[in-house]
Amino acid sequence: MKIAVIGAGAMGSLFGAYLAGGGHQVALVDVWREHVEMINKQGLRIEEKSGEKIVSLTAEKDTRNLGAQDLVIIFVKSYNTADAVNTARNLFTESTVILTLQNGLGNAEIIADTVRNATVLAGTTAHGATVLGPGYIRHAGVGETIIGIYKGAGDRRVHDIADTFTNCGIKTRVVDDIASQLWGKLLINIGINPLTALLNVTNGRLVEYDATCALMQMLVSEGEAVARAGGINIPYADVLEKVKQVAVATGTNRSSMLQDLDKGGRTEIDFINGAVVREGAKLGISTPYNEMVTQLIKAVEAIREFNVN
Ligand code: KPL
Repeated sequence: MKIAVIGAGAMGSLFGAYLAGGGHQVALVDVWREHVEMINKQGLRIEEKSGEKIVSLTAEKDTRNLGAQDLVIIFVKSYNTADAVNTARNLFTESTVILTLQNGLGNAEIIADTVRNATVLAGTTAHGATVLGPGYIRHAGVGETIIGIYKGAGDRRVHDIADTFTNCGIKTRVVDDIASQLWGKLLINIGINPLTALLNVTNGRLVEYDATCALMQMLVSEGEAVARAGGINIPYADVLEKVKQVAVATGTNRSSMLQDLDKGGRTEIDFINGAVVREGAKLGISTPYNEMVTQLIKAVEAIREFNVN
């Protein structure tokens, strides 16, 4: 299969490396010049629990040198989705499948609106990975990947892609109701990401204190109310319990939002807690705690930017 991965951060690089390792023709695309150069020079270096390995694969700064692809996986930050897909138009034919495995809500909609007639799949992954330096990542945790059809006639292809991933070492399952999974992941992210970012703590610390558990509960119960009002079938019996389990299971992780702030960069808050606020407003459900953390994260982003300039 010819596969392009747009956005070669930790997760994009990890998926690209596993698929290349399984014999597919993979190109990673990322604007980070040092990362691209290092991957082309020495391969992608991956620190696994079992030791280090180096996987050879191609990396590009843009899609100019690439032709039509069978599968394009979008892993860019949510606020870059429209731009990334727009500038990758040369990769798409009528038979190309586009899969988003990004954090947050709204990415599949943006892709489907940008590339009309495309088959768009969406999904979530519970793998954990961190960038350690240019051309160098840590595969911190193994987890399940779940994909489903967002739009288009992808019935057979979604199963082919899941089988391809599984055969390459990325255990993947297909579901009919992908919105349910996307919301499930969103509820985890709204409870963990802004709090770890604001308090500058790893995920596991959130379950250690009554005060942080209370904050998680406020954020998550608002999200749950919005999801239920929108007719979403939430995939967990006890949402707060699930969020706490994930915080423990990924205890030593610095959440993606904390990592974004560490880098002095923009976060995906608008697509995480901000998305809950927007959906809540549409459905008449008030979400004051999610609104507050959204504004707090934006304030931190603004202050960091101010200090840098
Ligand atoms: O998805 C994550 C993230 O950091 O974005 C969690 C599940 C919170 C793991 O760190």
